[in-house]
Amino acid sequence: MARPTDTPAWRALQSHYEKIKDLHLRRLFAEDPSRGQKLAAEGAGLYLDYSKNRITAETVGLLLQLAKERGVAERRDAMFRGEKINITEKRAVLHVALRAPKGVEIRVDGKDVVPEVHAVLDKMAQFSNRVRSGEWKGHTGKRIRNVINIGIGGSYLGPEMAYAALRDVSDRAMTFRFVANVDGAAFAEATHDLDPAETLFIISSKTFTTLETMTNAATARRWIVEKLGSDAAVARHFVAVSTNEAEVRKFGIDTANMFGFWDWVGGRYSMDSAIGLSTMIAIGPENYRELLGGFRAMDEHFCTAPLEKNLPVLMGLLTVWYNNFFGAQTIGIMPYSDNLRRFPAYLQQLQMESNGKHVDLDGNHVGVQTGPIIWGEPGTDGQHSFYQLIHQGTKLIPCDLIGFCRPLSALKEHHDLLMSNVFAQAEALAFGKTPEELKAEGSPDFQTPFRVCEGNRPTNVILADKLTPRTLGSLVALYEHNVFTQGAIWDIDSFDQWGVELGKVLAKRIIPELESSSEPDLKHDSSTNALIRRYRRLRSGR
Ligand code: G6Q
Repeated sequence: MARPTDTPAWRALQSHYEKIKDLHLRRLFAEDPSRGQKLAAEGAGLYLDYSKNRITAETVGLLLQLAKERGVAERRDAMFRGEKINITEKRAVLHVALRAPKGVEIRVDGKDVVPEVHAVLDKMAQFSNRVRSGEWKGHTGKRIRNVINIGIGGSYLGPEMAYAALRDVSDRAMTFRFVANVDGAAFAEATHDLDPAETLFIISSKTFTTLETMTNAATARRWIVEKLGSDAAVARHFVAVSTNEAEVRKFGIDTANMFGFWDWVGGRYSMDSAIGLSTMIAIGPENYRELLGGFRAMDEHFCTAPLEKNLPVLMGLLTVWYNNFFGAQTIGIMPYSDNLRRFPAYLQQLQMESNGKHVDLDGNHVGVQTGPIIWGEPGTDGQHSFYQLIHQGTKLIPCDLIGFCRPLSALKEHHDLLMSNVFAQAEALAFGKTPEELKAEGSPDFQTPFRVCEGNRPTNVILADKLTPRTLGSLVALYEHNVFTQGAIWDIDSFDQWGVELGKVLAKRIIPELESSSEPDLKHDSSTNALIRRYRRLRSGR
């Protein structure tokens, strides 16, 4: 495919950018009193107000033209058909099949995968009900009250985020924890106050070979066997979520207690596969089905809404607009919901692992900036820390502000305060504070330059009714397809992760050098050698 910069739409956007780059949102709103209603779209229970972006109707038209020239819709359809669009790994990309309804056919290599998806979902539901009802007992006959998911990356961030997001509909009599880091402190902290007789481990690993997960799993196994006094306890306290049956068996988990998924589910797209087992145990199969329903509603919206009303397409195009034309380096994700505290971290992996690529599908340098840096914190917390830089710093940081009309807690009086901040921040970022306004407010002249807020800081506001399982599904799918749209514009493989693979092998060379009792013959660069020697010398206190 041609480079994005070689398309007519890109060139047109470039000269359009030169014309409107200094246009202020104050002027855009003044010139069109209905802008706030016009530049908004709705789908799958989410309302997107994108009017506070530095765009005109012409910008939107050109961005949509770019989407057409880059074949976003065609690539989307190829994904939903099960074509192997992850070309570097020769794999289909079918997280959308994980929420396809029974009866829909999606074929990979001629085989309909939807019945298998539902067979796994049914098996998960049966198991979840057994754990939740107390029918599934631990080795000593006690019921399970604690669930610990051991997994990392895509086998961790989704389950942890979803549990936090949906904790109000979770079984409050149970404890859920998530261990990812190979730092022993993570395992020790997660287990220090738990009774092993009441604890179930879910070992979540697509490959079942990841160093961190396998190390934590082995430690968990020792913890259970030592505390409960028998190898036989493993069968009642461990289940696995994986695609690797042989390794699961080798670990000692009965494959009857293994929940499978497939190579066409990427790690960061797997929270609604069996990787969601901890989520299902926490919230129950009914709520889990609602979660899947939310994902599916956004899938349908992505497939059927015209591009100009298509939420993920619009958000993906706006990302390209700021990333490639304004040179913005980052996007802030600010959920105004304490339960979505881990959502920015989840999106960080989803977006940065997917679109942090420097070559296109032909293996040529992509020639433009690709995936932006994603970061964020829940509102209002962030307002009392880094928002200062967004308001008055020298960098352009487009932000997504996510809010809900109805609260989760009974403390309803808090909610208007919370939501007033969503609206106020978006307003202040867009319109700022002028010297004239400051003067009228009686601000002393000497302070004026310091108090002026230029405004023209873009935001998307995403508004939903309430943070339910269904809403969460729609929200996650919104970002999945937003990331997809960006990847299609840049013509990159959003579904491989060779950088992560490299990281997985790098430490393996150094482990024996740290572990050996005799002084190792180090052949690294002088910096690495010195660091290793220093560590070996000083660690004796361990
Ligand atoms: C996700 C990545 C990566 C992966 C972890 C865990 O897309 O591939 O984050 O999820 O490295 O891998 P396993 O599930 O195989 O342990």
